[in-house]
Parts: sequence; C-alpha cells; structure tokens
Amino acid sequence: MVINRRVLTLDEFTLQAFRQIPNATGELSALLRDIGLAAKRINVEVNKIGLVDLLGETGDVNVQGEEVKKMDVFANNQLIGVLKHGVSCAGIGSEEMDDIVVFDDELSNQSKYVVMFDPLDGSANIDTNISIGTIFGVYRRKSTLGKPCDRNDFLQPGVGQVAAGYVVYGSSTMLVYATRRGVNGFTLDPAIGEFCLSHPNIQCPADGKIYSVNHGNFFKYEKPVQEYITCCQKKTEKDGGPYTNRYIGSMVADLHRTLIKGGIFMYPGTTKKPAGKLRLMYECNPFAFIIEVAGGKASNGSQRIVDVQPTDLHQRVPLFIGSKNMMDECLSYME
Ligand code: AHM
Repeated sequence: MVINRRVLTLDEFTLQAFRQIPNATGELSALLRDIGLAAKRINVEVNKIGLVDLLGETGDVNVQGEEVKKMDVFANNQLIGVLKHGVSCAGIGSEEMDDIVVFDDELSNQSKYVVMFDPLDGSANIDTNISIGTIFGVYRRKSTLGKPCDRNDFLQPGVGQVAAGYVVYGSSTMLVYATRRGVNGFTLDPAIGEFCLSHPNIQCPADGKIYSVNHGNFFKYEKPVQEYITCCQKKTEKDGGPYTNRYIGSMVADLHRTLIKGGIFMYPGTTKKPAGKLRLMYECNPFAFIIEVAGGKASNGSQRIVDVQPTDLHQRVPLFIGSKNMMDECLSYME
C-alpha cells in the first residue's frame, strides 16, 4: 500500500500548527497527540465491546450517582495514563472522579496545562451499539509553574480554554478539536492506525433544519422552552422550515451532527431539575468552545456557557447550543 502523502496525520497537523505560533513550546501539540493516543486505545476496546467481558456494569456508583459501566473506567484510566506520562499536563479533572488528580512529579509540575474530560459520554448507549464519545477541555493553569497544580486551576470559566475537543466512536471514529485558530476534524484510518485530517476548518452553518431535544421531558420544561419547541414544530418553508427532530440521546453524536450540518441541541432544565443534566466542566464548556470557534453559539438561556463561573467541579447547567441564527431565535424566547 502506498501512503497518500497529501493526507496530514493528527501528529503532523499539530506540529505544523505549533510551528506557526511564535514562541510556542509545542506542549499543547504534545498534549493533543497524547489524547489522540488514548482515543485509539479506547476505540479498540469500544469496537470489540460485544465480544469481551468489558461489557456491563462495575456496580460502583460514580459521583453523579450513576452506575459506572466498565468501559467508563477503562477510558478514564487510559486518559489519565497518557496524560500523566506525557510532558504537558499538570493534572486532570474527570467526570468519573470525585476530585481532581494532581500529577505531582518533577515533569508534571513544570507543565502549563490541566485537562478536564468526560472519558466516555453517553455510556448508557454502550449496550445498544449507539455512537458514544470522549469530551475534553484544556486550560492553562493559574498556579505557579514548578509547583503542583491546584483546584483553582480547574475552576475556570470555559472562556479560559486554550483547546477543546471530542472523539466520536461511531460508524467511523473521529477526533475533532478546536483552538482559537479553528476547528479541525480527523478520521481514524484503521489500516494505518492514524487520525487523518478529513474535515479541515469546520464551520457550523448559520442556519439549520434540525432541532434536537428530549421530547419525553416536554411537559417538565419551563414555558419559554415549550414555546420555542412548539415554534420549531410549526416551522414552514416560509420561515426557514420545516424543521425535523433528531435526538440520539448521546451528546457527542448529537453535537457532532449539529456542528457539521447545523441545527440546535437543547438539554434544558426541568421544573424538578432546573440545572438540567449535563455537566458544565466536562460536557458543556468543551462543546461551547468548539461551536463558538466554528461560528455557532452556546448558552444556558441567559448567559454564554463559557462565561459561567464554576463553583463546583461537577455542577450541571442547562444547555442550548448550535447554529447562530437558530440560537438567536431560541434565545429570543428565553428573554
Ligand atoms: P451520561 O453522563 O450518563 O453518559 O449521560 C449524558 C448523556 C448525554 O450524552 C446525552 O445528551 C444525555 O445524557 C441524554 O440524556 P436523556 O436520556 O435524559 O435525554
């Protein structure tokens, strides 16, 4: 087989990107390559999940009070492993873990980044072969280089992210990441085990025709949300419709579609759970960063997601995210 040299691998792309930035140290490029490595390992296990005994529940309950699937634990360990042994990460926060993990060793204390991640989002879908994913956000630490990182490095608003991304384990496996310079997508070529640049400079279309929300909760949503959903249902050709509803119930899959095709995704609060279900630090901030770099918008209904000041590592937040013009219309109902 002759390798197509017009195709850039993730490693080549991150290296090229770093060379364009004066005074860059290459730490971020190395970190993204580390995450790519963990993603490949997770992908191998996700692919053979029907065959091996990793399928099923460990029986433990995570900090969110949910049953932990074995693959969640595997994915969490892979990410911690690569980031701890890499040279760019001083510590991590994970949706699966109660508290942050500080990599307190000589090399890690010199690293300028911390990473927040959801190792395997949508894991309730594992048993039924629905796409699932890994989500991550990278922050520059505030604490002094040379010392261990601390909690304040993690409790930063999402606007402080220097990079964010996700991996979707689906019909093909893709890694998409954003820096302020743009959003780029890489598809895993299983023949050579490399993520290859397949979606350069992704832009989220300003308009879309898909709205994505859990209709089962309709009567639990606040009135403005119900009214906006009803507006989506009533759209005709005259006002940019008709819209169609698509809801996979796996955030990475729903938002990957929203990013590429345009549309709006919502996980609003309900009367009983006003903050909704999704976590600010591990799920909403990374996607908000990505979609904003791609030209879209993300809000909790009254504020940009990336401006929310976190007070707790595991806090939840209502989420409205997607194409700019659809978001503007949605937010006009929230006002
Ligand atoms: P998880 O943390 O258990 O994986 O749950 C997060 C998932 C998201 O991927 C998805 O958007 C949402 O839960 C779906 O929730 P619901 O079934 O309430 O619609």
